[in-house]
Amino acid sequence: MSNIQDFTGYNPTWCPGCGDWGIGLSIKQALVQLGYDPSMVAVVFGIGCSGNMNDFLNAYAIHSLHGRAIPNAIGIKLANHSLPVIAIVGDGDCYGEGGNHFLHACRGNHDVTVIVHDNGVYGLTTGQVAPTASKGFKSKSTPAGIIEVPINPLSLAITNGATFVAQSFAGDATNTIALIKAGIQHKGFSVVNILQPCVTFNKINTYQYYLQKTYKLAPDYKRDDLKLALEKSLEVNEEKFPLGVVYQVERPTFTDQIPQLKDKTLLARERFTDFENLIKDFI
Ligand SMILES: Cc1ncc(C[n+]2csc(CCOP(=O)(O)OP(=O)(O)O)c2C)c(N)n1
Ligand code: SF4
Repeated sequence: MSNIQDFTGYNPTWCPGCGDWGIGLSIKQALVQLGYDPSMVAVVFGIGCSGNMNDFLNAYAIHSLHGRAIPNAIGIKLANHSLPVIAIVGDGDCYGEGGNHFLHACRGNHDVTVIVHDNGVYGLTTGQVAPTASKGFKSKSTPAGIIEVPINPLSLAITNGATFVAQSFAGDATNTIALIKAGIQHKGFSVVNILQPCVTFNKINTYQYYLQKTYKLAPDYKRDDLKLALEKSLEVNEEKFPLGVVYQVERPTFTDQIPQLKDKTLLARERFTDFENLIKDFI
């Protein structure tokens, strides 16, 4: 049986009060409660304050390139689909630089869990605007206000085929732990979008802001109702943020649909060495 210490790496360098502290603790707690020890799970980080968790979480991990955590996670899953695989990313990383990868991971229903630190800014590079920021948000890179309308993380995931889409608030550890656990336990592509105050560079989306604007989905909420889920995802336009599992359905995963992986993981199969003949087949 593991404990929080087993998953604890170096002391975090996050700013005091940053929402990343709550997310970091919630991830560790979720992994402990699921009965994992650090050798039982693979974690891939993007680049950002969020990605710096690579040093603070003790696990088999890759600190990948900016926007490239999801393809790394998918690669690990294809090699060993019996392993739980988690990608931990920022909103810039996931919906900006890595947006293309995110869309196609949703479509493929790859059985990985993506945990997004949604803070509206590029925290690590000191506060440039991120794609989730509201239109008009002023930042170092948009002193007159951002011109573009924001990405909608929940509707983006739902409409592109993600089979588990949840939202939580970094200030509510109990709910965040429960949703991370549910995302990891879900078979298929799961996204947990975590509303995360960046206390240093985002003075709009604060703890107070989210305490006022978030609400928990009712226990009898129908999470497999696509239209209802889309309605919920659009509430962000009225500055309302539902917390909980907004959408969940079952669909075969990517690896479920590869006959060669039915009985064995790729890793467990005999190693292929006849590259010369393989190349001849293609030329
Ligand atoms: C391809 C590439 N572009 C830009 C950068 C510079 N860069 C490093 S972190 C970062 C922003 C990170 O923001 P986000 O993903 O939202 O994470 P946060 O720091 O807010 O947790 C950028 C632009 C980079 N490392 N690689
Ligand atoms: S810059 Fe923002 S996101 Fe980064 S550690 Fe500080 S408060 Fe957190």
